Amino acid sequence: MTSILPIPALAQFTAQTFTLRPDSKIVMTGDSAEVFWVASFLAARLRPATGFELPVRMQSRPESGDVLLEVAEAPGLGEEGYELSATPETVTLRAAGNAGLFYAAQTLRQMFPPEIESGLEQPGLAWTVQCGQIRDVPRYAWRGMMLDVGRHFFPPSTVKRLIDLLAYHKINVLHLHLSDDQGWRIMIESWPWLALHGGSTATNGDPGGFYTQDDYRDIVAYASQRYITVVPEIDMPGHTNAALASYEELNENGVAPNLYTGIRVGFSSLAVHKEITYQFVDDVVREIAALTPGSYFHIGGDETLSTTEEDYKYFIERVQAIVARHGKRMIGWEEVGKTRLEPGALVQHWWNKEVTARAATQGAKIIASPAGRTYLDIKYHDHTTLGQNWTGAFTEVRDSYEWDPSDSIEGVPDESILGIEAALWTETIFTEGNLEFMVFPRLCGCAEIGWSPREGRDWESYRQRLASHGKRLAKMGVQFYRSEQVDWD
Ligand code: TNX
Repeated sequence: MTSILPIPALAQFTAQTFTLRPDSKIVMTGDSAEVFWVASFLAARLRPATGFELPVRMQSRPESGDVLLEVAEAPGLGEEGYELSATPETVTLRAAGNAGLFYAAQTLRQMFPPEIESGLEQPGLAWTVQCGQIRDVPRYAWRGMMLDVGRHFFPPSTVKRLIDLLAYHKINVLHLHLSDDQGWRIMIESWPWLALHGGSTATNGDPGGFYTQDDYRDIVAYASQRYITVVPEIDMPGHTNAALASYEELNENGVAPNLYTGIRVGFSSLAVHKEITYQFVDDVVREIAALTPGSYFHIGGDETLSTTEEDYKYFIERVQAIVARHGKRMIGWEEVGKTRLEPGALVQHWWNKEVTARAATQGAKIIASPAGRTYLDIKYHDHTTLGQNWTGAFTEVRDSYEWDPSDSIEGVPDESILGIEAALWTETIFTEGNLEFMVFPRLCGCAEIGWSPREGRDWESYRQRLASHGKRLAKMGVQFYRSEQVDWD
């Protein structure tokens, strides 16, 4: 049985099958470089397990056994939608935009037997897909995940592996939380001590690290080839101990504190009334904006418990202008809803519905990240050794799936919701294995909430599809949490 996750908007299958063969080709009708890239990506994903050559060819029509990719006018599909049609002879992936074609390729991967994800040749298997028609478009434009590299640093290799897994689930935003009290994780050439000193350690005194500007560029490029926009976050004015420890002039009292390796929040603040602070913000935003082709810059703005409300407003409004001056749209955590927002601002909801509603009333679009549903560091249950449970509850797989952004934030109308983002905070998460265990399978549910029509999804069908999806994750070596709520086969 075909089981695609996120579930497509429309899909009809027949009893027939298409079979990939040793002489199959990936065919494109034109010579577009972007289509070639998607075709090559698909071939590269199908080659290891099948052992087939799967050459990419330009020819006017496919032959029996081929997979055809084409970009064509298709009303209603937008940039990200696609159609997939499988007959016993050929499979056709059609989209109006390259992103749509890429998502069609991701869907096709999921239509083969799970062994397709094996890195080693699997002889003797028939590489069949069930015939049928799919027409699929995303529900929300913003389907994201945040990774906190501030509390613990993760090397580019881990971030790239995560990017591949995000793309597999049709997620299109990677939000990197690049600075926090415990670490500053990106080189700023005009303030190098931020990374060199502020990035030297992590929570629990664990080893730190930072991305060079080349590392960051490389991550951004890798993501962008997979139709994922990187959103950089520098959290301000709180969550800044690593910066304050690196440059004494950023402190109200002019004294640099020690580096911090605990897990308290809300104790640090940039000096809101010193001009040097705005020179610092300008330099940081300028350098990161220049490295980031995406339209957004996230300024954090959360949990500023040691900043007065008046100072907070003053700071955010000045920083908002700096972000605009460097050509980016500002995103802030919901607390920025207390300030005067310029048109175009995006606000990320995590806890307080009332301030989120104030942002929506000002015209801001809302990204839904309610902590009790989308925070991937919240424990699954009382035996989960990793993670936290400050939300007052556990977040099992079912809890993370069975809710909907459109009626989860009172006072925020459906039209204001831009999408959904899951967040992995990493105070307790250090290794790649830790990360995968907390992220999967809850991220799969967030991906489906972000992509699939609300009417098309329910827990019973989801848990069955997830059981079969788990086989694919296992073939990819993902160390996911095997919840008792799912009958993993
Ligand atoms: C709240 S959510 C935070 C983070 C913590 C997280 C732990 C938000 C904007 N701030 O600083 O890491 O809880 O779950």
